[in-house]
Amino acid sequence: MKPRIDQPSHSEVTPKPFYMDRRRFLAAAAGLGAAALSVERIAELLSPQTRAQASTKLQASRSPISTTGEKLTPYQDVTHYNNFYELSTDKETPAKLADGFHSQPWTVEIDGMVKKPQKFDYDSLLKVAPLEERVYRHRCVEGWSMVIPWTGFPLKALLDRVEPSNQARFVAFTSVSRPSELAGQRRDVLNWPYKEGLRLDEALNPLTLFTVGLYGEVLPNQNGAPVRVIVPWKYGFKSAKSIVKITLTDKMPATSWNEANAHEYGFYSNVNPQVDHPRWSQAKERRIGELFKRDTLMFNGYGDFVAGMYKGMDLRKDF
Ligand SMILES: Nc1nc2c(c(=O)[nH]1)N[C@H]1C(S)=C(S)[C@@H](COP(=O)(O)O)O[C@H]1N2
Ligand SMILES: [Mo]
Repeated sequence: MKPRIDQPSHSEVTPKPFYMDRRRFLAAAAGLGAAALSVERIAELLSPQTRAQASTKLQASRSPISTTGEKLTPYQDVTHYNNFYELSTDKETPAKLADGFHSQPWTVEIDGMVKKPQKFDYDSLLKVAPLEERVYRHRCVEGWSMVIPWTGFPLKALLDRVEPSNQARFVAFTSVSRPSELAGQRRDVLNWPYKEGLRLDEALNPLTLFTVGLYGEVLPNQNGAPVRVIVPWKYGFKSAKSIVKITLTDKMPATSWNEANAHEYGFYSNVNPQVDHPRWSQAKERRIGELFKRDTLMFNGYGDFVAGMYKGMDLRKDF
């Protein structure tokens, strides 16, 4: 059983700020659910890194940018129906194998066309900017979607720290490479490590979230612990998980999905109901937990924030 603190603020009707206190969380976990916790879970809770985190009071306030009026996808679904090819190509297995992946300690290196290349450890990443909770729609190109309360801060705040130089035009993300802990990486299903990229203006867009948690808790391993990006107007695969490196460059970076099948996965991958993927229509989607399909929205419903970045582009060609 998963230890949880009752967080009524996750209900859509109370958009007021909520506070996540690691110390309270750990106390509750140790007190209430200890008997039901797996050995792995207890070890995780008592690891030195977790003790260090417990002394840091994590606070997040609900961002006004949040999507409202839509039912949140239950925590169980968000954390047990995953695409994380480093662990497995099916969606149920990542949660089962997640404990074998050690997402602490962690370092993210930022290099390339920046004035101040830097390495950030996990604790310093958490201090880059105040944490916000953002409820976003999350749509996979396969045709399913969820609504998830993420915790993080704008990626821009992190990039500002390293001061991108004037030549920088793109941002490349590299995910973890650790085949000893990640069974999927022992097979050639993708060009490892997982690589993704954004244009610099997309990376700096206020919607682009450097993400450290969901439902007020640190990211579960299967959701891309300990740090990932969330780019809500693009198909899910653009939101790279378990990031170890961010590189600023003047060339459009290679991405794993584009390398795997350039015909099916373009660089932009904006959610677009008018441009179908060769194997899956993008006109409709099934919200996890619902029976009937709903219409997919242009830019996943975030056009007011992002459409301006694509003025004059042919989104059929630049799909
Ligand atoms: N490193 C890495 N990042 C990844 C993936 C992956 O396999 N490896 N899958 C992508 C895909 S296809 C989707 S739909 C989302 C899924 O995120 P979730 O499991 O948190 O819902 O993560 C994306 N980021
Ligand atoms: Mo996806």
